[in-house]
Parts: sequence; structure tokens; C-alpha cells
Amino acid sequence: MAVTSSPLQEARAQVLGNHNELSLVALEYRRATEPPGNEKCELRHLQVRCPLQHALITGITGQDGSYLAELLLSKGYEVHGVIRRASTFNTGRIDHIYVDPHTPQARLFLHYGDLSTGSRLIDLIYSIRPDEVYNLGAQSHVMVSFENPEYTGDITALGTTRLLDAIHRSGVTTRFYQASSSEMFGSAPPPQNEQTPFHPRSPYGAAKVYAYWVAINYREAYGMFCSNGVLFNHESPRRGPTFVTRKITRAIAHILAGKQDKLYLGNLEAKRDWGYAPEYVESMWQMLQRERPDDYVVGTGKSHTIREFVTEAFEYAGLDWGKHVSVDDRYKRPAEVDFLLADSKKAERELGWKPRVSFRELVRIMVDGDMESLGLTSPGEGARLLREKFGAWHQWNNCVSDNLKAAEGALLG
Ligand code: NAP
Ligand code: G4F
Repeated sequence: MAVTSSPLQEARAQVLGNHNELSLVALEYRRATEPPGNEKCELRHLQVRCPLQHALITGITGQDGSYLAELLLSKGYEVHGVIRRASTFNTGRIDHIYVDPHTPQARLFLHYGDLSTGSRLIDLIYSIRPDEVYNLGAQSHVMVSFENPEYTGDITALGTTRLLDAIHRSGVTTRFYQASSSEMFGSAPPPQNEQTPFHPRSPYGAAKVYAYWVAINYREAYGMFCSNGVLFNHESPRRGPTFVTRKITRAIAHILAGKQDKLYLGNLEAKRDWGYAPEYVESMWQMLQRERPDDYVVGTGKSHTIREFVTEAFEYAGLDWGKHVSVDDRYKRPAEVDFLLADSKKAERELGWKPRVSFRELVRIMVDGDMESLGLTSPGEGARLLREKFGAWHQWNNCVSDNLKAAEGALLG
């Protein structure tokens, strides 16, 4: 290695060497010498060449976690994800971006852990020393939260406190994103924005309200950089199969394949502001790049009933939904959120965030995804839309175009 006279020069000299070492050197340099901002340009320059930033994602195996990991990898980050031990593989959504950690180019690392266990979270924060932490892990299903309210509170609410406290106690300086939810608004009249008072209608919604406020509390009490993204429903071919949109598009593919005849749903009249998930994870990253922490509502500003989603999806697939869809009261919730509609003006103004995929397009992307994952020939409008609209979307190579294949882990083979 060349003889160097300053920590930054040393960091620069290591650019051609081991990337992980470089990250550490640059990070140490930053910690040792900052007044914040002074060395920003130099570090940004280095970042172009190496995975300087370290991110930790809880919930990396979920819909959003998988897209966020892709986004951060495409931006040069080293990404660490917390996964739960299971007796079956639960990494289907990220298998296509995983490389053996022994290979020098590896920039995605997975660690066993759980939001139920604070000591492990302290270990992880202390050893990874992330620059950014994205808390996406949660028991995220509203209906399940009525059946398992205590567990939902433990993971979705207290899990957030455990993670924030792990950061606080370990003394690691990091930026924290909390996955807050439009479910927190519950019965508050639409449109909902950052000023709308919360009135949650489920144990899940109540747990998210707690997590929202505890993130703000750590910001106010300890000066931590904590931002809440209050995201409205966002969907994709990677959406969990028991959420209503994916339940519908998956059923359509199964009906077309002759594997299913009936689809049973609950309340068809509730209205949701549905957007396309890959666009939403961009807003998470944007929030953590701001000078100051803050809270943002993110959604499309358009709302549709479940009935409209069913109609649009079945018609697109050339099926008569009246012949296949029945209502089963068991899927109705003890308390419903009737009408969600985002007012995202603040996110548009301050983050420059704006959705590009419409409701109609989202339906097509998801129906195509489910049909193709069963080996059926889809009408193809969704796939075409992804190609045309997002050719080289934010240099997020292959993310959106591989999205359909990744839906069922098809990239694995
Ligand atoms: P998701 O697909 O259900 O993923 C949830 C993730 O949390 C999974 O990786 C899951 O791991 C993990 N998890 C569950 N319990 C955990 C525990 N005890 N410890 C650690 N990790 C645990 O959810 P999503 O749609 O990606 O949403 C991501 C986050 O945004 C969630 O917090 C959700 O509540 C919130 N949110 C979602 C939306 C939306 O419309 N998607 C809107 C607003 C807010 P396994 O894979 O092992 O189950
Ligand atoms: O797809 P859902 O289960 O999503 P929900 O309850 O809006 O929650 C999702 O979005 C939240 C953001 O607002 C997230 F925080 C949360 O983690 C999750 O991602 O249900 C949507 C609507 C509800 O009104 C429900 O009653 O669809 C209605 N619905 C009708 N039949 C059904 C069904 N929902 C499900 N899951 N299954 C049905 O058979």
C-alpha cells in the first residue's frame, strides 16, 4: 500500500483493495475527523467505487425488504439483513440477489435474529455499525393481528423499541427508518396526511401507532435520526399471498390453470389507496438522505374498492368474476378501515417522490406475474409496461424487469 499522510488519503489508497476494509477505513475516517459535511464530496467520490455505506434491514425477506435490498445494492451499499430461523427456506424473495459471502464481491449478508430479542439486536448493531437501519420487520397482517394481538404488539410495537434501544445503547450513530402505516389512520376521514389524527382499528394499527411515537420519542429524547414513512398499501407480484390483491391475482392464475374454481373474499366495499411497491421503497431511502429526520405520508392519492380490483383483474384475464367470487364472512374483520386515501403533497414537495404506476397498471403487472409464475401465457400488458416505463429506472438494474420472475423465486433456477 502507498505511504499516505491522512486518513482520507489512506482510504483512497485502499479503493483498489478490499472493499470491506475500505468501508471501515472510510467510516473510521468520517467518525474521527468530521465536522459533518466537510469530507462529504470525497467520501461520495469513494462511494462510486465501493460499497461504502452499510445498511441493516429487518424484514429483508418480505415484499418491501427484498425490493429495498435490491435498491440499496444498486446504489453501492453493503446490505445486511436480519432473517428468522425457520424449518423451511424463507428467503425466496431474495435468493436471486444472494451470493456466497465467501466471494470477494459479496455485498449482501444475512444474520439470524428476531425483533423479539433485544440482546441479539444490540450484537448486530454493534458489529455491523450500519449507517442506515430500515425497520421493516413486523407481524404485518391486519386480520392475523385480531387473532394474535399480543404477538403483534410484541413484534410490531415493542420490536421497534428493542431496535431503537439497541442503537441507542450501542452508541452507534445511524439513521433509522420506521415502516409506519396508513392503518394508523383507521377511521379518520380521508384524505389522510401528516396532520391527520390517528384512530387505529386493529391491534396491528395500534401497534404501529406505538412504534411511530417511540421512533419520534428517540428522535426527541436522544437526538437520533429517526424518520417515519407512513406508507399506504403497496403491492406487487411479491406481495404475500394472503393480502387481498395478491389473493385475487393468484386465484385468477389458478382458475385459468384449472387448479381452483372459487375465490372467497370478505368485505368488498372497503377502499384502499394502492400503489406499486418498488416505487415505495425509493421513498424510504429518500427519507434517510434528508438533512433532518421527519415523517412523510406516501401514497397515490387515488382510492378504489376491493370490488373494483376484482372487476379490473378478472376482466383483464378474460374471466367473469361473478362465476368465481363469493363472499365468506370469515374474512370480514371485527373492525374495518373503510376508506384510505393519501395526501402525499409533503413527500412530493420535499422528497420529489411521485408514483408512476396507476391502479390499472398495477393490476396488470400482478395478473401477468401470477400467470407467468404458473407457466401460463399472460396478456402481457403488465410485463410490457414494466419494460417501457422503467427501462433503466434509476439505474436500478434488472430490479423491475426481473420482478415478475422473482415473484415465485423463478430466478433461482
Ligand atoms: P411482509 O411482506 O409481511 O414482510 C414482513 C417481514 O417481517 C418479513 O421479512 C418477516 O419475516 C419479518 N418478520 C416478521 N416477524 C418478525 C420477527 N419476529 N422478527 C424479525 N422479522 C420479522 O411486509 P411488507 O409488505 O414487506 O411490509 C414491510 C413493512 O412495512 C412492515 O412493517 C409492514 O407492516 C409495513 N407496511 C407495509 C405496507 C404495505 O402495503 N405493504 C404499508 C404500510 C406499512 P419472515 O419472512 O420470516 O416472515
Ligand atoms: O390486503 P389487506 O389484507 O391489507 P390491509 O388490511 O389494508 O393492510 C395492508 O396495508 C396496510 C397499509 O394500509 C399495511 F400496513 C399492512 O401491513 C398491510 O400490508 O386488506 C385490504 C382490504 C381490507 O379492507 C380487507 O377487509 O381488503 C379487505 N378484504 C376483503 N376480502 C380482504 C379479503 N383482505 C384479505 N387479506 N383477505 C380477504 O379475503
